[in-house]
Amino acid sequence: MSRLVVISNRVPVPDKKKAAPAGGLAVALRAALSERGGIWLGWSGNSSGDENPGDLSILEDGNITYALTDLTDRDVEEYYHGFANRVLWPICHYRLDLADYGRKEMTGYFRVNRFFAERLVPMLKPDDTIWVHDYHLIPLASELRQMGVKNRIGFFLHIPLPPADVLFAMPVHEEIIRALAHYDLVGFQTDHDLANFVGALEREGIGRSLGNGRLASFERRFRGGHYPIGIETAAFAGFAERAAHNSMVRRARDSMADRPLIIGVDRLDYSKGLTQRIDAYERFILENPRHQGNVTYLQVTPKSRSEVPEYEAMQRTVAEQAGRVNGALGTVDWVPIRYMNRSVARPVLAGLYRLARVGLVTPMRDGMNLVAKEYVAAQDGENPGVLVLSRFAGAAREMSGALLVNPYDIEGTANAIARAIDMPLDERKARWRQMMDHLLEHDVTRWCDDFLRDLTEEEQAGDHPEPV
Ligand code: ADQ
Repeated sequence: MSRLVVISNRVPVPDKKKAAPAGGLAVALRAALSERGGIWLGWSGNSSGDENPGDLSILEDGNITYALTDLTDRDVEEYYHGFANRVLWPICHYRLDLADYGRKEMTGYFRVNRFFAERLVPMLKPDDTIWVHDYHLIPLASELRQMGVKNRIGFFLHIPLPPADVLFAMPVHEEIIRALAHYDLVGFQTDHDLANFVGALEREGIGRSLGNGRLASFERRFRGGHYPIGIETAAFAGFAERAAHNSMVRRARDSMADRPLIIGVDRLDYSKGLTQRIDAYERFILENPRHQGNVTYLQVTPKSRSEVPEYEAMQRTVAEQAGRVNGALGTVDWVPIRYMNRSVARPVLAGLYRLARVGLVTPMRDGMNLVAKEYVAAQDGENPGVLVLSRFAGAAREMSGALLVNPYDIEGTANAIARAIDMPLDERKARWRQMMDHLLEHDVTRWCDDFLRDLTEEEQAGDHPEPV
């Protein structure tokens, strides 16, 4: 088994001082790395100001080497806040109106990818398998190839890949597609994302499908597939069962006194549909007065990317909106929306999900959405809650027991909330069982194994994708 090298923008370095367990992706990739031995390289999250970032900081943990690099202020601004988060993120989430395209940022993005490649090359061995993650690092393989790297390189896109008409609004779309063609395997979350990619290749005659997941573009042959990411289902269900003893979870439960709780858990991001969700909840309360003073909606939302202006503005908008609904509908002894801007440890989060009769997961667009899966995994099978899920989350392709909603349709979402709150126990159990069986079988370890199997299998078949 060849050594594994993982590259992602940020690296979840194990923190021995923190008792809280890491998220599912970190758990699965660490397991794959420790099985094969390997390296995980990425940005430290720190800036070196105007200075050259200096040496990598290296941390050894068993047979895994974590390698972190600082970036200059300019790199962070152009590569991370600029092209990654103000061009690729909005475009891939269908928000052409928010994309702020600048040549300086695009150049910075490619420059930083070259810099990552330069840092990686001296650490590589000829038979290492390389796995690159997400939209920050699309050009990494083409940079590595230019430096003579012949290793097997796979790429997984965690966010959606939009259809050609949306993707082509980005002036450098051809460079981005060309960069993807330098991988041996390009993985997407869903069959829709893969189909969008193939559609984009074929639209302008810049590539085509050769059948069976094989693709050709820019004179290269490579493969595309869909690999829906999962969570650490069994472990997460265990957290939820044990969380009843946690003091924060107990306080939340006591404060509800058997009244129904609705939960939403999302990073503060415009793709997550928070303002539409609050509108739908308000509509639900107004149309179901018997739930006034009865149902509570808890929204747990850590701030994110505050340096990007759209995110800063959104923080204000969502807080004001929650405040307005609380002001208009609240009473002396009832707050309709509890809004928390902070992260909570995973076991506590699992306990909160388990308390909630409804999991409200209504992104306008989402690659997968792990919250939907965590909510289901955390439920008590004897008295499970109901998942209300946006049809525009990748998770909707798998979560067949959810009530699917169109988050643009405020009335429809309000009706689904009402249906979820009133759903009889038998129906809740049947819907939950279906989803839980799926999640147990398709957990994050399976996702990781499936991707790596396809990435390395080709090697055995001696079918090295090469220029055609
Ligand atoms: P994200 O956009 O970050 O991920 P998501 O899949 O929902 O979205 O994952 C968020 C993670 O953060 C979950 O594990 C959740 O528990 C955690 N989290 C959120 N709020 C939290 C809070 N207040 N406290 C603690 N933890 C919190 C991107 C893509 C997704 C894709 C994932 C994985 O945008 O579509 O599912 O990558 O591929």
